[in-house]
Amino acid sequence: MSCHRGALIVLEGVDKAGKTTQCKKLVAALQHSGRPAEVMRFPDRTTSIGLLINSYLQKDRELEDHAIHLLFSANRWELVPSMKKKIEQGVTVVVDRYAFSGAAFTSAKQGFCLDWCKTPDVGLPKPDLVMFLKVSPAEAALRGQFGEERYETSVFQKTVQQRFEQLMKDPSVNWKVIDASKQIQDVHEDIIGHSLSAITTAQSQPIGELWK
Ligand code: Z5A
Repeated sequence: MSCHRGALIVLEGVDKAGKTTQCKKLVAALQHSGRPAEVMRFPDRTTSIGLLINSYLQKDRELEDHAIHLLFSANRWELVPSMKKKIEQGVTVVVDRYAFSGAAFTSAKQGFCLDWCKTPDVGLPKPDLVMFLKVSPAEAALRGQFGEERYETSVFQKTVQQRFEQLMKDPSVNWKVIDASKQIQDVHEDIIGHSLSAITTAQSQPIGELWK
């Protein structure tokens, strides 16, 4: 077991920004270089809460907007013990979407403010690095048709992008904006550079608490 903790690294961005592709490449590169690393993703659709979220996203079930927001947050909280255990054991955890997606997506709906949307996630393990994969919603749409899932419309995605921009003004979070319109390998090289430096910095710091 490593004597240093691992880092918590999050990839965020609008639909089709390349988050899943880049999370997989980052974990593979870290493992290849001898650094323990694992991927987690939110929503994690495999738990009982995740199954409910999945049925909502697939439009098989209607849920009140506040209720689904709290379920997305509960899905993160239920996985905190395993996330912390991995990090404490020296594993770098690379997360595909986190609380920032939670706040950005719900606050893009009518009648929701960003502060209310952030509240249920206050105190989650704080990422050592959050990379926002920046690509215009129009460009992202060219990477594949929007599917059948909820939220997959270009008008909604534009509002989500604006909410992410508001979240990125918070200096308490270590945000890095990545130009995700480049080739997959070029994006990966930017991501690996920031990640290696976050892993080194995290080794000497305790795990923080988000938005506290
Ligand atoms: N949601 C929420 O409301 N509240 C929350 O708290 C959370 C989430 C956590 C499902 O999320 C929905 O839940 C999501 C937000 C909401 N709704 N929307 N929209 P999800 O993570 O399960 O979403 P997803 O549909 O699985 O992922 P994604 O965002 O659509 O895609 P991605 O991971 O960013 O992209 P990708 O799968 O890596 O790549 C997409 C395609 O682009 C693929 O064909 C790649 O080969 C291609 N690609 C990737 N990179 C490039 C580059 N650089 N150039 C060209 N082509 C590329």
